[in-house]
Amino acid sequence: MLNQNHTVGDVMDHPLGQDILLKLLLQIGISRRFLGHPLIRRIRLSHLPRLTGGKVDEGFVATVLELLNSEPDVPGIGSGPGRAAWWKEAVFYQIYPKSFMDSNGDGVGDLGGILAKLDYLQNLGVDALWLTPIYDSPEADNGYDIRDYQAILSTYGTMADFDALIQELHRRGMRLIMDLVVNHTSDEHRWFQEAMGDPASPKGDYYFFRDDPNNWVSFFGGSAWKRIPQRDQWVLHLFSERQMDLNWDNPALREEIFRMVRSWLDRGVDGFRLDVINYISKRPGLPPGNECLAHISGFRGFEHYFYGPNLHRYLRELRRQALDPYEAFSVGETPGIGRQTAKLLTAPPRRELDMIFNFDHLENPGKVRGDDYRYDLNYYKEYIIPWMEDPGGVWMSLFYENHDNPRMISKVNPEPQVRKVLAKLLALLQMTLRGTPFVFQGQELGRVNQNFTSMDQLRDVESLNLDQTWRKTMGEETARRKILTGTRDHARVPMAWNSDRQAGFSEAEPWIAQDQDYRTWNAPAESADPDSVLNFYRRLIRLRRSHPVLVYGEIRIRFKKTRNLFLYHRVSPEETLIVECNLSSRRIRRRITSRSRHRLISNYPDLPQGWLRPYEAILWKQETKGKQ
Ligand code: ISL
Repeated sequence: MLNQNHTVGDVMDHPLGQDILLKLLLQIGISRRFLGHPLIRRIRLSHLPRLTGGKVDEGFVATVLELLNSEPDVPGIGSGPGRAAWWKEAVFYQIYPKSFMDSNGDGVGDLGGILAKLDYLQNLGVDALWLTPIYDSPEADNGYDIRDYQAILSTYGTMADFDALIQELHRRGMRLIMDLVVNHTSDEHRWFQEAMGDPASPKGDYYFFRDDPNNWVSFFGGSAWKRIPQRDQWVLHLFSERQMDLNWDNPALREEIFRMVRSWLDRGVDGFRLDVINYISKRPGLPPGNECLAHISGFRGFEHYFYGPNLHRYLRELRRQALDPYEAFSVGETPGIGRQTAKLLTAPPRRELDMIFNFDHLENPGKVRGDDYRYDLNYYKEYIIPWMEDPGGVWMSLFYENHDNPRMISKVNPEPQVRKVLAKLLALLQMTLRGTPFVFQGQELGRVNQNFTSMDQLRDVESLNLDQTWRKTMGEETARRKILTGTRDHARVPMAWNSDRQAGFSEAEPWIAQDQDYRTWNAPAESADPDSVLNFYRRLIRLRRSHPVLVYGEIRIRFKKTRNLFLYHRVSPEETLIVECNLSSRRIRRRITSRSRHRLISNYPDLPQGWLRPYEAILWKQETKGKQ
């Protein structure tokens, strides 16, 4: 048990402690090397409040100690790729159904639209689709507010359409994973309706009703509590006030969830992406959030649910009772989970999750979504190296984009002249690092952010709510700028299916409008151009499939400290491939030659000489002596 007399070094030696401290440093933009300094490591926890001038108070120390003492396990060792699995070999493709393809002319994408585009996806070469929620929902948060887990939202189609989609995917040897949103339901879910109407009903305890709210805040702005007059109580919602947090401590609720999960697996679903799954266990008593932690992290109360006391237990139950009997795959969305806790959540012997999504690479240290800055890819390299070199049983998910984030190209370098090479550099890294790539729709076309100029162009509940909250604290103009920079709607505009009006997405006015970029950057135009981003993805995905070393091979990173150069070998007894990249927009000196190497793919037409050009990326095959 750790206590006040232990030191910063002791906290760093604890898996959860290390993750928390590194996360806090990342948030304030201080290098992780700071915590390795012997003088810092020796500081006693009880001295922190005085030494930091109150920035870290006693409550902060007590909260961290409580968290640490709730996790007795340490990650196991072992760094190999583990057993073979389809989901390690697969390239996943994330579909945001609302914006993918509209087959019935109502301006909203649907299942029929996905079905109609399976040839495109198969041709791209992806193996598995992840659909964001398509369940029945009032769509307060575009489907992440589920009203009925057993039904399909009518604008997306019917259960028959869904069955047809699964069948057609399986016929093509492809797989489907669904989004499982079980941290919360819609306020229109019948459980919530029943709980609201009758506290004594079996559902009365399915949510967190309290006489008095605590100080936790919602991710979408404001308090995390909503007044429910029927019960003369408050109810907890970590997201919008129409997304009510479920009380996983209730065994009957867990049973219902597991039954529901099994019913989708019975339909043929191959697995799930589990929405904010690390939030499902809240600390009993819902204690108040610490102000110092809130100040650093921006979210008050987070420490009481991002790694709750029963998290491991509930994940194991879910796996044992619902996933394992079907050998279903799971990838958890886990904001705030670091490298050591990732091991505790995904190392195979622990039988919890197969993979997680960690988000620490999506912004540079000290930056948040909404900050207008240029993302330095050297940070991505720095971030990924320890995950690659010390996986400890973690199989990495490789992604830069999803429906919650602006486009990566725009973050790194929005200059149009580098767009294509940069898109290809990102693709090459994603397909050759060790882990499973998740491509977000449109990424394969090299899509970039929208030129949003006013709030009325946005549809996302997060953007609209934050506007209300932030304009009070930072003023209308600053709030507007931050939101237009970071809005999730950059990723949510319709797919670019052609250059016609509505981008070939729909016959009708789409539910969200987009700028004119799709007129040139669209699927048929790129399909016809051998040098396009789309054709680059197609070739890369095929290379990944024909070179298993890219999946199961060892990874050896070289020149780790050399800025702007990212160079690594993928090695198996059969072959060695080499990835050589320039992470910057300036030319850099090469450290290897092209001799005895055969270029498999690159983002410039000709071979490099002594220099790597801006964002140049090459995949080499090392020629074996006998074959020269
Ligand atoms: O986008 C975020 C703010 O940075 C994240 O906090 C995000 O809300 C978080 O990663 C959880 O996301 C998931 O659950 C939300 C939903 O709005 C997102 O679309 C979903 O990906 C609530 O269900």
